[in-house]
Amino acid sequence: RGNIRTMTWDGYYTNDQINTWIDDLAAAFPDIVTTLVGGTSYEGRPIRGLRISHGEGRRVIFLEGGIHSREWISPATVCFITNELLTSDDEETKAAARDFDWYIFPVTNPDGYIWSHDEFRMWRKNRRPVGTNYGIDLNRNWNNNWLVVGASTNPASDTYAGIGPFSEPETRDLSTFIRSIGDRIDIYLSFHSFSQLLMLPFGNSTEPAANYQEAMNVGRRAMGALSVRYGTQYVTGNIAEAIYEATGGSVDWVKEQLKVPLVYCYELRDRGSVGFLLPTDQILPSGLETMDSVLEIIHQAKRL
Ligand code: ING
Ligand code: ZN
Repeated sequence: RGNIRTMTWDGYYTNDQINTWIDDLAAAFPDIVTTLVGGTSYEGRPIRGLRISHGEGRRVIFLEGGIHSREWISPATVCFITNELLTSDDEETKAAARDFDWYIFPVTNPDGYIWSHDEFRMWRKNRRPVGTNYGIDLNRNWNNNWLVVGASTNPASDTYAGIGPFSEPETRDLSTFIRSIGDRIDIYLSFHSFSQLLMLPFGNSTEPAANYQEAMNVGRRAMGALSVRYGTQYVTGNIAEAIYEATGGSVDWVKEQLKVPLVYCYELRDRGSVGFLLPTDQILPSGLETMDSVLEIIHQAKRL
């Protein structure tokens, strides 16, 4: 089984380690794992991912991690879920792996993730130079209500939206990739930290979206499931009501442009006492409880 046992959830992994692990998975599970490239970063790195598929043509669950580089629990959780899908003995988990085509990208902002590991822990954006500044917020750069609210025109800002929608290779390439499988996607999950929220589109207004009530009900049930294991409390709501008004995020584009039925954005642990610097001993519990909630979303989606 190659090196897959080296991911032991007691530390945060680097971009290189995650990419090596993806290759190990493809070698260990050649019949069901295919490696993917979702695009190329500004600095020229591949945005690597994998597909778990027990047979072409199933409905798709898409997992997007690490669009903000300092939110290290996001890639870790996406990797944990991936590992569960491939190695768990739990029947519900095995069924989830079998019943869907999973498209998984743990690190969608590799340049930023490397910068956060090597140079500046609190880095959020990509690494495009802009005058004397650096970086576009990749969760303000998607082509849906771009720059309408909660985004900045100042390149020094952490929420700088770029010179136009999809100005960045990361968002442009990834959106093209997502669109290519768009009509097969049932569930799209984006992982951020922190605040312990489960958010649904949209970010421009607290006005309820098309299937708001349905998505809220599924989301609340999922957060109920998440709380069972350790009592961790999450709040469910649309982006604008749960956290703040902000546009140009991936989930709004996926919901509005591709009409994906269930689209959620997690704000993982914690509620702010350590924030982005979540201790490594929380990777495993956070992964386990988040997996519980993903299984509940699937369970609820099957009943819709
Ligand atoms: N939070 C998200 C952010 O990009 C968000 C919240 C999600 C806004 C989706 C808009 C759309 O600001 C974090 N922690 O990054
Ligand atoms: Zn984020």
